Amino acid sequence: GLNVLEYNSHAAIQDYLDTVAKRHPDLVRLQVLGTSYQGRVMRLVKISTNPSAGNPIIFIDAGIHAREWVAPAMALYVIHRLINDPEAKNDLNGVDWYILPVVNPDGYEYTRNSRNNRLWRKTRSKHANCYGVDGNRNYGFKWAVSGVSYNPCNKETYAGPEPFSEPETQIVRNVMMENAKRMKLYVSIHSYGQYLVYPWGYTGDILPKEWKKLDSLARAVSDAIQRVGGQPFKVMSAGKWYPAAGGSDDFAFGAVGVPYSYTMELTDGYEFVYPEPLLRKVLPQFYEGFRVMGNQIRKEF
Ligand code: 0X9
Ligand code: ZN
Repeated sequence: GLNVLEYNSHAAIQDYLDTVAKRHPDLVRLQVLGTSYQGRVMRLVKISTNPSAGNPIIFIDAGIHAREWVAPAMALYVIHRLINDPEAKNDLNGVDWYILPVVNPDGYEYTRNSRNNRLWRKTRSKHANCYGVDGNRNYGFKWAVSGVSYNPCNKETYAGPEPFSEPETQIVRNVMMENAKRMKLYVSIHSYGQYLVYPWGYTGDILPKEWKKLDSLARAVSDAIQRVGGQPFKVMSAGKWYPAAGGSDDFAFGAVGVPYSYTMELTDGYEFVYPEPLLRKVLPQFYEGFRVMGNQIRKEF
């Protein structure tokens, strides 16, 4: 079996998803979305007590950046809690949770192999004799206008040859577009630094006119985490932190029209290599933040 409070391989995560879908056919559906550049399957976990009700959707993705292992761990932990908590009935009713736990499985597996660079960030596609694109610079909204490299050999922020050059970002785009009407909240989980940021990310000079709603829900999330002993989030627009275009948060908000859109940077201290034994402390704390998001979406839509 698999321990949701540890770091798991992409294959082990897929096995776990099969197991929970089999055990809870009333609650969990798996949708094959496609495959990564190297052919790893990417499946969306749909958790719903009433799939035909047309409930608002919360879409959570994680692991677009290979080295940010705590992100897929968090996504899996959310799945685990939604399915196994007796009291999660409240978190489930009236909201459909769509979760894609590993957006960049090729990069993730690359960093798990001890012969490779643990701090690899990008995908593993090949462009002009170098490897990988920064998935979070590859989305087609204000693409490449700030905070990117045009050099395929840049190890951090290469935006790709064109928007959505990567199969992995195409897959996330398709999930958003196909569910655009019902999708009310999007969270992309990353690490690190304890930031919870909202659009715009491409610039720090302007805010969306709805920024106060984005800001106040983020602060409510942070408060809930603090109440259970967790670290608060620094809340601001992504572009105020640092401008970087082509992120999934801006695409969801600006191109798809998802009213609440966030990038969540988990943990502070240890940078990208967050110690596995600490997961059992922080993942349950962060989960309280997701509950607050669920409650808001249930109330508002
Ligand atoms: O730079 C990023 O992609 C994110 N930080 S990370 O350290 N995980 O790489 C922040 C993205 C915030 N959103 C936008 N700039 N659109
Ligand atoms: Zn990241």
